[in-house]
Amino acid sequence: MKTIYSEKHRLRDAKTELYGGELVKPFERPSRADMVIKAVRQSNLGEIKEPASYTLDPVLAVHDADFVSFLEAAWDEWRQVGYAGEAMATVWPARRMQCRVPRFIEGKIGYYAMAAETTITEGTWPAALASKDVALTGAQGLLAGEHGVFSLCRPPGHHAARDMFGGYCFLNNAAIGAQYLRDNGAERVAILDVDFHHGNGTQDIFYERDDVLFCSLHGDPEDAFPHFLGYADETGLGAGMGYNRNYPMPPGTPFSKWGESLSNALEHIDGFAPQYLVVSLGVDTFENDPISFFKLTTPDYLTMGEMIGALEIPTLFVLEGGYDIDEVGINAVNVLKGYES
Ligand code: 5XA
Ligand code: ZN
Repeated sequence: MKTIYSEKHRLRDAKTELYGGELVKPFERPSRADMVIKAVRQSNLGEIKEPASYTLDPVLAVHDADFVSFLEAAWDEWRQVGYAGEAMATVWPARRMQCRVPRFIEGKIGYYAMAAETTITEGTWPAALASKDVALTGAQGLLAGEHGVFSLCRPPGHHAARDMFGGYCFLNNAAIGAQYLRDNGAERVAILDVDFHHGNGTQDIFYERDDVLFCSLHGDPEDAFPHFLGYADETGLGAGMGYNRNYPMPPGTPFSKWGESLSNALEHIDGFAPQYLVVSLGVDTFENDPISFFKLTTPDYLTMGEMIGALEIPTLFVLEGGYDIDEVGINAVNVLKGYES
């Protein structure tokens, strides 16, 4: 299996994350991708390729133009004001307030943020652009006939909605890839999100559509980020009714239980008969992940990959979360190895 990888991920190197009321070193850091690419190399998974460069058109196919312009300018606007720290939201259009975009950056960033932990910094926008190139190059590989491609995206993307960033995400790489596949001939595309956290951004983008099926397995939002989306009763809207499936699971869930949800989601995906599958591949379901609460083990990721591979659908794997730096590489690569076996 080919891996698409760009060194430009390093441009996203924030110094702060708001966590438990403290500013800490971000869990989403460059060494994550270093460990994943190292594991790809050590496992001889296949060729490692640089991404091609794409215009903003595939981004604008899933994100609002004003949101994209905001992301592009946010750091400069923040710096011009003279703020000393990294750009971070501290005020939101909360209940019964006006939902309009203010002129001043403090208000703007609050309007477009879905969470406060994620700062915008000097290299964030170029890194996000490179990450979407990694996803699009992977999608292009499927269109060219590859059976499986791994897009080693960083920063991740699945929390990024049509017009919101947060949860370490800016542009929704999986959604951009899926839409690109649709725009280049695929009638139906399925997205399977196995990250520990609900893919609220991906759900938001495709919620009213019947051409992109979204299935997400994640920590119950009663207990886990993003808390305000990801419940089982969110099944789609309008034409999209029945094309969104959420599998929230409780703290301590082991693979024996998690795998039942996966089997159910895979059965549903099989029934949808998509031409392509996009997997939002987060491995923060791992038992030692520092910010999550499932109990998957390293061998479980092989089984996960085997189960996904049994569908025999050309699949684009897009990296999302996973914060146990020592194990993130082996766990991600195990899914890919399992898929290929
Ligand atoms: O998949 N999403 C993540 O791993 C980010 C979670 C952010 C929690 N504040
Ligand atoms: Zn996650």
